[in-house]
Amino acid sequence: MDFYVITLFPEMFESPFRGGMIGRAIEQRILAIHPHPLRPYGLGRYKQVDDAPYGGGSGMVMRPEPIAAAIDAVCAGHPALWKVLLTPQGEIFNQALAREFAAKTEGILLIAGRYEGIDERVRSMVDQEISIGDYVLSGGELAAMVVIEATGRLLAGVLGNPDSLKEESFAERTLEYPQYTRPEEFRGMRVPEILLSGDHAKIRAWREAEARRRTARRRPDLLERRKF
Ligand code: JBB
Repeated sequence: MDFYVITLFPEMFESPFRGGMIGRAIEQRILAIHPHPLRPYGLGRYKQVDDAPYGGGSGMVMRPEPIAAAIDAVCAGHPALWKVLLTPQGEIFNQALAREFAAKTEGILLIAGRYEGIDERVRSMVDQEISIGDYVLSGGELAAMVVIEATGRLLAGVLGNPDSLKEESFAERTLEYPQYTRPEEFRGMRVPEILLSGDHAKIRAWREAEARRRTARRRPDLLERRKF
């Protein structure tokens, strides 16, 4: 699957994906990331991509023409790309959206903005607007990387053990149960006896109960969301 990214900082997309699961998927050609620099589409001698807001106010706004030209250039060769704008005004990204994105076999074009905002008319040129959460970023690049990571690891052949995907789809609705590995006792804290018992039915029941209890305590919103 191909991820195209329109960005003023294409070099940001190099090292984060070099190692690990996504790096391996790139080597195996399961996934490819194609950063597409915005700067060459800037206007005039200085390749300007931003300007002052109409109506006044502080901060610069991204002009629509360079973004439109970059989208047209990328889409000229790949007309079926799903176009996603990273913006704090978008739908909040979650695992269900990651699964939808992983099914977009034609590929995804991510558009990462900078400055204090983008011209409103850019929104009409994309298929979807996505936010990764309610905090302020300086640009859409890190948000685009989060989308690539969460989506990329769902592609067939990326994960070492597909069983862990099944467990995760349960874990989307509850937090994980508590995990322990060796040693049996660490700084006076013992591993719960039941996990050493070898009684797998009892262990499964204990884990489910712990997961539910923790979710109710820490993330009651996850349990409520199941009703919808
Ligand atoms: C950016 C995080 C866009 O679409 C908007 C908007 C507001 C502030 C900044 C930006 C462009 S940079 S994208 C995601 C930051 O309303």
